[in-house]
Amino acid sequence: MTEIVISGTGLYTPPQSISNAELVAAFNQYVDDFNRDHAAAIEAGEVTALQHSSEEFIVKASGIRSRYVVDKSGILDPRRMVPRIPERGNDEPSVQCEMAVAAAREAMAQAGKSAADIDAVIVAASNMQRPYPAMAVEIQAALGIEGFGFDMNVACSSATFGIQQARDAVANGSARCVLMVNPEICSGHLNFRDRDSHFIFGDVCTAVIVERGNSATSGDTYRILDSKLQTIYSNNIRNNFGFLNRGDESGIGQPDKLFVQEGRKVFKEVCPTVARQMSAQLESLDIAPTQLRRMWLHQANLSMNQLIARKVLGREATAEEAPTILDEYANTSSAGSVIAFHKHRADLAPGDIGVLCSFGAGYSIGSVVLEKR
Ligand code: CO8
Repeated sequence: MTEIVISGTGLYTPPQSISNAELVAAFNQYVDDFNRDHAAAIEAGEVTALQHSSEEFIVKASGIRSRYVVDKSGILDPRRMVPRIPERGNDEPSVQCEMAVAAAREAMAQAGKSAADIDAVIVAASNMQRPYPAMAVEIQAALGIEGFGFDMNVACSSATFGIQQARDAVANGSARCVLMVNPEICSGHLNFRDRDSHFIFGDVCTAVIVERGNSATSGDTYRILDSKLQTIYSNNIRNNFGFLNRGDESGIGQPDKLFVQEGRKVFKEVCPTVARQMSAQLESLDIAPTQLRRMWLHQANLSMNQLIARKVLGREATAEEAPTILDEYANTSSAGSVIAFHKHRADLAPGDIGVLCSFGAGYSIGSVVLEKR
């Protein structure tokens, strides 16, 4: 089979960051205001009093310490708790396009590619800011790329699924070189008034260049040895937002029109399935766990990653073997494993093997085995 490689990655990090302390202070102010305003109803047993969030819980349950966001002030305003993102005119670049162009430029520079070298753009992300025209087509135009572009969504696994689409396109000749981008504005669909999930997500954009090995000129390329995708239907992570909502006014404003999940069930059901997929994939490639130099895992929860790495390796993974970026970035959905790959690969030597692996809503699992060239 033709050798297909990843030859560049890019990362756009929004300039504003929110610490757990800042997020919890805003949330607790919202709780105090709510409980005061509903004191009589709470006293009468008609309304349930809200409970404070806590920094200690967040770090212990998730490993998250901060998150980058496109707008901090709107999220931290206890009367609002939604990012302020003014609507733009149709003749202005959209927010996701701006983020994607910044990440794409870094990936293209790393790969030594100009717009003329690329002929397909895939936007793979949990949520698009509009249904059409596809974000990918706008990004393609902004970068001056000729060819085609399309959007795809497999929630947190969008990037690994996108890498496989890019690999297939290059392998079958429908594209020479593909730009795959993951503009994730998770703060747009997170309920910052929900104690169970207000701390989980952050905003970011990553980009990946996929091309044939024989056209790659970068000194830092990774052979795609294999990619494996799996989806298993589950309602345990769900977002019911959509244009059909306007057909039933009773649902407008309901919490399930934003991100909702059964976190415990997700943890229990997803970890063993991910570990089984990675182990079976490595076995099919005759790669022993001892040969695995790195796991760039989806960044949702530190304990989840430690458990998955332990199941695959048969022992505790070191911080070097399974690097963590969720402490600083939180869960950035599809971008998390790509951020880990972008930031933690400089020390790899030719022949070193790693797995880029994502998992999330669907359920969806994608694992891409890479070898440093
Ligand atoms: N502060 C203090 N206490 C809290 C808080 C809080 N903020 N939140 C909950 N508690 C309390 C609970 O009330 C509970 O109390 P009690 O024991 O008295 O009932 C206790 O703490 C324990 O609560 P949980 O059981 O919920 O806590 P967990 O230890 O399970 O941790 C986690 C919660 C962190 C959510 C954990 O379950 C987890 O990380 N699970 C995996 C989640 C995951 O990987 N999800 C994938 C989502 S990503 C995806 O695919 C969607 C992509 C779409 C992007 C959407 C962007 C918005």
